[in-house]
Amino acid sequence: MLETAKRIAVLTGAGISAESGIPTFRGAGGLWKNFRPEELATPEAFERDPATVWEWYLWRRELIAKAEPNRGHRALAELEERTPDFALITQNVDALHDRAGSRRILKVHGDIWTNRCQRCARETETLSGERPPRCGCGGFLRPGVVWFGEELPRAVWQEAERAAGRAEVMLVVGTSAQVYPAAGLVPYARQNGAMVIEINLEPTAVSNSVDLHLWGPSGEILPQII
Ligand code: BV8
Ligand code: ZN
Repeated sequence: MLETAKRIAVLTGAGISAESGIPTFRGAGGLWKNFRPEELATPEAFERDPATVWEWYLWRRELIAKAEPNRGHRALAELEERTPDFALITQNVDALHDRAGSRRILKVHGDIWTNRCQRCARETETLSGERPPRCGCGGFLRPGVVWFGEELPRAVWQEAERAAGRAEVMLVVGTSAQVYPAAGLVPYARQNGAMVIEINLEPTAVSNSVDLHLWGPSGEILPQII
């Protein structure tokens, strides 16, 4: 199927970056271990305590800066080279897919490396010394990620839905498939005729709506597929 497929969509989650040393969200050593996601990855948390939320993202940026893409990320970049119509839909904000050479990346939960003003929405690189830094307009800067309760970037989401709806094969890699609407892309692809292959260490919330499971670390399985 993968060899002959012209249209492939891949959905990745934190699990694909685990072998790069970045803790997943809900696993044992997960990023959320000291906090519940709703405590920090929400606009309300940022309103209530912008410094703590900003510090948490700084900590994650340092973690990610030290990490390298792993063989799983690189295998997906290789698969993209060989596939006429390919979409890499990622829930990850770590930009490791970019560093591995992927190009057709749809970041449905944004990118931790961008800073966006909470007030005027302008994106900026320059950071003042304050925590969180301020935009020229006086508003606080926040990481360019999608928080719980926030809408996904519309154009990116529409492109992700389109890719999932027309894929002949969908790979679902390293996601617990608990976060919506991203997780909904899996049954959506299947209902539209895709053969869905899940690559994970353990069953997930979508495991009963996939065609094939490949159990194991994505950093080993994806290179084997390639
Ligand atoms: C929205 C960015 C509305 C920030 C993130 C009740 C029911 C259903 C839905 C909801 C509900 N209440 C609220 C909702 C909606 C909510 C939601 O889905 N909540 C969930 C928790 C129930 N969704 C939202 O709020 C979304 N927005 O709905 O807006 C709206 C609409 C219109 C207008 C206005 C508003 C926004 C969701 C985005 C939230 N942002 N992240 C940040 O990163 O700080 S979510 C966060 O979870 C990350 O993005 C992460 O990617 C994502 C999913 O987690 P996973 O990637 O799956 O990671 P996890 O740790 O869970 O799993 C890792 C997996 O890897 C495991 O399965 C593990 O076995 C596997 N693994 C580990 N190692 C390996 C491996 N696999 C292979 N190899 C390995 N080596
Ligand atoms: Zn501003």
